[in-house]
Amino acid sequence: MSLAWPEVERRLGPLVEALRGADRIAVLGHVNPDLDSIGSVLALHLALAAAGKTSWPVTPDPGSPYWAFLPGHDRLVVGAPEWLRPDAVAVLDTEIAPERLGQAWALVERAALRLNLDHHDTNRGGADAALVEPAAAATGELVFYLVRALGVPVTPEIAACLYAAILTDTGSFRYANTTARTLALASALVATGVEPHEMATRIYDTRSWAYMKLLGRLLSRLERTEDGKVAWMWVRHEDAVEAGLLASEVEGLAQYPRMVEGVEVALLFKETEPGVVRVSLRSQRFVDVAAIARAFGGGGHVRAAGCTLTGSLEQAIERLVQACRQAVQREVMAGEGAGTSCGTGEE
Ligand SMILES: [Mn+2]
Repeated sequence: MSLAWPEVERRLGPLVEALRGADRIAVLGHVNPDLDSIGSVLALHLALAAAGKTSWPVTPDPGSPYWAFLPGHDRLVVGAPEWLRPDAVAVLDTEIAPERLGQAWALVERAALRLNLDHHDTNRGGADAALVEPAAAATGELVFYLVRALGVPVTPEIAACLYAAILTDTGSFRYANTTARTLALASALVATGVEPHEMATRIYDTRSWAYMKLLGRLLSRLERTEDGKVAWMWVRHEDAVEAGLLASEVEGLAQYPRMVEGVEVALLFKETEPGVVRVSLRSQRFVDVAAIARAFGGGGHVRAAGCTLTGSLEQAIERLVQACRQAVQREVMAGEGAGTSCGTGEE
């Protein structure tokens, strides 16, 4: 499998030209960052610095402290401090929208040039130059091609950031978005010096005692519908606070209801503050969870989506479980739908 991706490489032209013409570039990820966001931001920042640009890696919110090992992490700017005056912003892994950029949005308003690189098919555009490619498993994949197009060598540091991005947005190469090209790219990054075992240990296999004890309690209250097609788990605000749970750790809990044999739709309900419930939706084979999420004001990918509801945890569970139960029944009636397109991470 070759690394060549001619359609993407060709369409990167306007972005490359815009970046070459800018001197002071802020590279931004999205709110509630995952490792595709942080890893992509750090990788592009390192590449722009190597190309002689003044660049800042920016995140609207801090990521997990477990990610601090990533090269360049100590330079991460949180939000939009007054002193930061970029000519251009490069927004990664999300569309350019105030609700997706949170505290960093002011940088978009300060910059003359808005650039966008993303893999969400819900991206509504609006940048001066952009590449949106939903066939990419991670934005980190697209950053790899952008770095090469900029003529910058993919150093071990850049490779580590990209590997973390791709590893996590493919669920450790388990999700349907994992392709031969994704694995060829991961292989190239490993050849550059990335240690897969070390990455996996740092990112997945290191959790606090409080987290493990909470996980035990959460698993004991796993629930499913009578037909076993919809399963869910929930985290109360006080559970998360008590265990000192990190936002990224809460996100990772969505995998457990999804693992139950026979489940088509898995839900994770997170009470982010009393009266506000964030819901992660995952589907296995045929239900379009992005459509369900959109009905509740959210969005995402066909196999991984999210939405936020106000009201009690119990109300949120009742409404979403009902919507998912109906979606499963509709698809079953229709012969389990034709929709088998690739899913990617929610972010
Ligand atoms: Mn992503």
